[in-house]
Amino acid sequence: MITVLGRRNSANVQKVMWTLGELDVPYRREDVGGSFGYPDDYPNPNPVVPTIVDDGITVWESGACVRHLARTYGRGTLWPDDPATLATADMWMEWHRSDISAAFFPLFMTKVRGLETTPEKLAQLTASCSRIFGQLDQQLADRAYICGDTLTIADIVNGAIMFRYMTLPVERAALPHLEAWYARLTERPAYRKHVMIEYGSNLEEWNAHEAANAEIQ
Ligand SMILES: N[C@@H](CCC(=O)N[C@@H](CS)C(=O)NCC(=O)O)C(=O)O
Repeated sequence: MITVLGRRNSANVQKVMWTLGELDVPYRREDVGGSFGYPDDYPNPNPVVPTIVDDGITVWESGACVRHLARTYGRGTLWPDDPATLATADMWMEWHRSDISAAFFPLFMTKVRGLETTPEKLAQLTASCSRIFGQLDQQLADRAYICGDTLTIADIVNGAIMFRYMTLPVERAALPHLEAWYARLTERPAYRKHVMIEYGSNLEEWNAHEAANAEIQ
């Protein structure tokens, strides 16, 4: 049985939960991080979520968790068999980590979780998201998912923040291929269950949603 340590409203935890949902692998999730705090024996040197424990193997860093689960339980599906497709998936996972995360997370923290900023900085983050997501829009111009016809680990890490990006009250460039891909994701039951989770519009609502999601598997 896989144990996931992490609160349900963390986007990085949602990457792991969505992966498990797609693979239909049994798991148990424990509320850790945020208002739930961290147990003394938390098996991760960083006080961040997620961490997973799979049959004695501990993995932290959300991308590493997704890779571990897909490699172990999703060969030929989330983890492509073809080396070229796998390389493309890996590339878009790294792109997520270095490029879009850096622009999107501060934008989300500012709009919902009370991170202080200036109007200039906010405008800059909003424009960066439109510009950087435009790169993914181009990749999706002639395919249903990032690597082709089927969902892979690249869709998981990037798609996990799309619900928030698409529902946040910010200006977005018209990105038709990205929007069509997002619409496809929203039809997947595991995405609906693990990613499309309400988050509120301010810190108070955010905290209320965090509490309301406690113990939900
Ligand atoms: N690079 C890490 C970042 C993890 C991270 O920053 N997680 C956030 C939640 S999305 C966190 O744990 N924040 C502190 C907390 O919730 O206690 C990963 O991808 O797993």
